[in-house]
Amino acid sequence: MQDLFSDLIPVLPERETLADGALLLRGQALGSEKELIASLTEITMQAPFRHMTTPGGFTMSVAMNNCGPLGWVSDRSGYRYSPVDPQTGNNWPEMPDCFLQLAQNAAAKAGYKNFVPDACLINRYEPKNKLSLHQDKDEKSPEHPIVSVSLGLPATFQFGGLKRTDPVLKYALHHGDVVVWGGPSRLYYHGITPLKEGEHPLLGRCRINLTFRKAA
Ligand code: MD6
Ligand code: FE
Repeated sequence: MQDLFSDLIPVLPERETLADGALLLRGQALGSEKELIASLTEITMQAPFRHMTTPGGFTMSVAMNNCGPLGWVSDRSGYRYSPVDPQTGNNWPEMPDCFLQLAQNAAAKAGYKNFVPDACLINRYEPKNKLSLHQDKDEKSPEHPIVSVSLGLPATFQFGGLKRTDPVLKYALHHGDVVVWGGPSRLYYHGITPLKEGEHPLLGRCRINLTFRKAA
């Protein structure tokens, strides 16, 4: 059977180069999915997901949270990294070991040897939520890559170039996929198209994205 149909079954490559410096590792997080989700639950008990305000005064549809020494925050005064959660007045929850291990292993596979993230931004999407094209440029160490982990419902990732108007390619990101992103494409525009309706067996009606950064 396998032989008869093998040419008809789409096989996703295990590694896919998205651009110079950007690599998609399919299923890289599957080995630790249970631990990752248990840690997420603990983090959420210490720091709740919230909808941040953009400097322009809009409320973001994607709910956000952070763990690690620094967290990404947005409000009317701008975007920045802060050691303190403005909502609780406490430091952000610690970065769990399983998060750090996954981020470092993925970075090493992509050739980024000494990646020590000090920030993990946690995004939660519900169906219809999107993230408009943007650059990740609030980090002080852009020589370090970003490691992005997708969990839950699938999403369409848009990936462009250094200019907002550059043409974009689209990639489906599934539960367990990891994108490592740095070097020449570190500042490329990217975004997430509106999430499709669905139900994930472990996470329900949402997609969680972890992005690990060296912010300081
Ligand atoms: C997301 N990700 O996948 C949003 N940024 O939900 C990002 O904005 C992102 O995936 C930098 C590098 C990789 C990413
Ligand atoms: Fe981003």
